[in-house]
Amino acid sequence: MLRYLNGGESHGKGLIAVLEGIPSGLPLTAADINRDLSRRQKGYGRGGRMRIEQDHVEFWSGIRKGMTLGTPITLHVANRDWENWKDIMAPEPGPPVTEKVVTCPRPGHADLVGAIKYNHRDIRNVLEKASARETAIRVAIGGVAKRLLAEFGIQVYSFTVEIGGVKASLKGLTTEQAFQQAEESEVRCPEADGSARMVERIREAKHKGDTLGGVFEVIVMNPPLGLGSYAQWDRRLTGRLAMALMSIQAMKGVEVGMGFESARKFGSEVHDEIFYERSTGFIRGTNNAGGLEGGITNGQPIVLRTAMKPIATLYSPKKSVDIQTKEPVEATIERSDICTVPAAGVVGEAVVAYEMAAALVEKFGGDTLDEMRRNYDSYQAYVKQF
Ligand code: EPS
Repeated sequence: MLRYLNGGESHGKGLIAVLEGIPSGLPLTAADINRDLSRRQKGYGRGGRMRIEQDHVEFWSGIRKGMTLGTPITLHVANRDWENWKDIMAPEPGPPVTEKVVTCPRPGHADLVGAIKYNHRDIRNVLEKASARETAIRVAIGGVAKRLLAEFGIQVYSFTVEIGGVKASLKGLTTEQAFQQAEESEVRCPEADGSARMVERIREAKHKGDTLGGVFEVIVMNPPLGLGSYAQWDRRLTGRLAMALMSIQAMKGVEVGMGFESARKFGSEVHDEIFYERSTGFIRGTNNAGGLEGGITNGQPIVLRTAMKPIATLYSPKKSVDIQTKEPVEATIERSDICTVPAAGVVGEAVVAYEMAAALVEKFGGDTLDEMRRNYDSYQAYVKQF
């Protein structure tokens, strides 16, 4: 079983996670993870904080000489900004630093509900962990998961398909091409024209003191048939992947394969016909199911699209109420980003990679990577002759 917990405040000392269940004998270096941490920090529309941080992971346990030990892996990502927040965020008892106390909740943020739920009179106590800074450590966890998946030929890709209503055209591109081209784009959009229009839209939002959301796609290539199960509701991989994506800050919807469009069509236009060839076994002509049937992978690429709402912190703030005085106010203006859809795609890859690795460990798990590989190979031989 794979599991992890994370902790860390956005302006605290750093972010930390303990990941358990990765088999022994998996080659793993900080470089594998730092690449994704750096990809997450990029993207047109990010704010000033990203000029302060330069995220990299430190392993505190579970790895020796570039190889996993089969023991819990502790990952740490430091917050450089901590230097500027030491007094404000100090764990030791003391008076609050009054100018940094937040009392005006931002509509759309965890601010108000979090303050009432946990009885905080300083909203900073809420926003620090609710912050999307947490996604840095989730990307680090996803990096470990991706290393495990790679041993089984499974790759996880993402790209931006929409920002603020501007849609990219992906016609004629393979997944690999779309991903490669997205990596060249400052909004992680595979198409040059769409990319330029998205940048323009973000510039427009910035000018107005506004923010923008969008849609990103995550694709898992080469998953084995049979991960997840229909046998119990919480083992359905479709639900687990949707939960993972919806657990990212600011996400408002997930589509699988043809998604919402399939609700507007006849069944005959939706379902992927089954064929058989001696050399390849069972094959499909289309992939409208997005690689999942009955909550189980069917061997086709997994296709997931996630909608992100615009960021809640606006430079032209909306109406709110001060939680101390109960007087109408404008919501707090915090330093913030304008659009983080490009970064969200990288986070999407990470959370999907984690769920896929968890499902892989459940099905083929062993204490060592070799044991997992033996289980995987014998199962694949079985599927081939079915
Ligand atoms: C965030 C607010 C901003 C973002 C932050 C998420 O931070 P700050 O308030 O320090 O300017 O930069 O994102 C990150 C730090 C990150 O690493 O992605 C928020 O309130 O969610």
